[in-house]
Amino acid sequence: MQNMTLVMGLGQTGLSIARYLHAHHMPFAVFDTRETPPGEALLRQLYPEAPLYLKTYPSNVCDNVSRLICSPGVSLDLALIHEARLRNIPIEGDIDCLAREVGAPMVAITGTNGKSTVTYLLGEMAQAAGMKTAVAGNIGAPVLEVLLDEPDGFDVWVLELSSFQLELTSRLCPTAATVLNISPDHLDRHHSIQAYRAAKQRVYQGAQTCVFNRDDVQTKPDLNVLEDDAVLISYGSDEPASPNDWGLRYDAHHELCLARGEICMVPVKAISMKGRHNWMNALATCALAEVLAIPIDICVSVLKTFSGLPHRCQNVRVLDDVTWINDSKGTNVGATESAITGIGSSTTGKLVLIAGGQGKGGDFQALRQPVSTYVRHVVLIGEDAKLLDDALSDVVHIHHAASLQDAVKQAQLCAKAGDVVLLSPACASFDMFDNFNHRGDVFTALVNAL
Ligand code: UMA
Repeated sequence: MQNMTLVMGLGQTGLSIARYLHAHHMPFAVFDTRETPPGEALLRQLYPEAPLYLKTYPSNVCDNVSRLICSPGVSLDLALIHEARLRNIPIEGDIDCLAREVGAPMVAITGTNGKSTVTYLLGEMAQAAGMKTAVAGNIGAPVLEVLLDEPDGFDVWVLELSSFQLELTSRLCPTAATVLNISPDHLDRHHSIQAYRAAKQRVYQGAQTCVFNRDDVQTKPDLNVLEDDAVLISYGSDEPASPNDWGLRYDAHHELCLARGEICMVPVKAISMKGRHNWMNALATCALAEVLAIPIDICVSVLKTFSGLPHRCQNVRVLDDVTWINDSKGTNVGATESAITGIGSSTTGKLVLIAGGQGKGGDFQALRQPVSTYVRHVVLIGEDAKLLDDALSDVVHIHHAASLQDAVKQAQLCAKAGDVVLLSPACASFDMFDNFNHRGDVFTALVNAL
C-alpha cells in the first residue's frame, strides 16, 4: 500500500510537517541526512510510531511512499530525491501544504536582502490596521506551525520565502508577491545565479499583483511566471513615472520623500530605519500594504517608529569614539556590500570589518571596490577566511583571528577614534555558531565586555 508520506529533514520545518500530517491522520516516516538532527528527541517523544531514518535509509524506502514533503535545508541533489523523481513520486514543500489549507489573502516576499525587514514591517502595518496577521516562513516560524497554533485562522498571511522554499512551491498564488533584489547567494546549493534567480521568480507564479524593484531588472517578473491579468507595480530610487508606482521625489520644501506617483508620502528623514537600502525596503512595503488596502497614514506611523530588526546594522555601543555595529545578518556578499557602502559613506572615519564564515560559493571579488574605498583593516574568521584573503589582500590590511573573541580584540587594536568596527561577515555562520542570531549575540556580548 503506497500511502506513506516521507518527511525530508528534521529541523524546525520537519517537525512542523510531522505535526501537520499527524493532525490529518496521515501516516509518515522521516529522513534526515544528519546523525543527530535537532528535532530527533521531540519527534521520538511525540510520534514514537513514525519510522525515523538518520543518515541512511532502507533501499526500498520509496516502495511505500506516495509523496515527499521537504524541509528547505534539504538539497534537491540527494539520491533519494532523484529516486523519487524517477518513480514520479510528487515532491513538495511546506508552503504548498499551507496553500492548500488557507483561503485568506497571502503576501509572499523574497529577495536576497531585506526580506525579513519587509516581512516584519508589513506584518506590523497589517496588525496596526486591525487585521489578524500571521507572519511566518523564512523569518523564523515554520508556516505549518503557525497554521496549527491558530485554529481560528488569520485575516492575512505575510510570508518571507527563501529560494530553498520557493524551489518547491508551485501553488501559492498569493494576493501580492515581490522579489526585492537579486545578488549571488546560496550558489553552493543552486549551482548558478540563473538557477537561484529562477527559484526566486517562482514567487510570482499565480500572483494577482507583482511588486518589483525598478533599480534591479532581475526582479521584474519573467513572462513564464506572470499571470495574464496580473497587476504590475514597481518601486525604485528614481521618481515614479506612473501614479501607481513608488519611488523617491523631492517635495515643495526640498525634502526627499517616499512617493506614490506624484504624491509625496513621508520625508525619508522621518523614517526610523537608517540607510538608502532601507528606504527601498520601506517603498516595497508601502506598495504591498496598498494591495492589502492598509491606509497610508498607518504605514507612515509604523515607518516612523520601527528602527530595524536585530543583527541588521545594529549599533552596539560607542567606546573611545569607536562605534561598534552588529550586522551578523550580512550572510552574503550583497548584504555586506550594502552595509559597507551605507555605513562607510556616512562615517567620517574608516571601517574595520570583521568578516568570514561559510562563503556558500559567493564571489568575494565584489567586495574589493567598497572595501578599498571605506575599509582600513579586515579581520577574518571562519572556514572561508582564505578565500576572502585571496580576494582582498592587495586592497586592504588583512588580519586572521582564531575566534570571534580574538577578532574583536584585534579590531579594537586596529580602530582609531572616529572609526566604525563592523561585523558583517558576507558568509553563513554555521561553521562556528548555531545561526546568525547566535553569532550576533556573541559579538554583542564581547563588545559590551570590552
Ligand atoms: N540539513 C541537513 N540534512 C537534512 C536536513 C537539513 O544537513 O536532511 C541541514 C541543512 O543543510 C541546513 C540545516 O540542516 O543547514 C537546517 O535545515 P532545515 O531544513 O532543517 O531548517 P529548519 O530548521 O527547518 O529551518 C528552516 C530555514 N532554514 C533553512 O532554510 C536552512 C529557516 O531559515 C527558517 O526560519 C525555518 O525553516 C522556518 O521556515 C533560516 C535560514 O538560514 C533563517 N534561511 C536561509 C537564509 O535566510 O539565507 C535560506
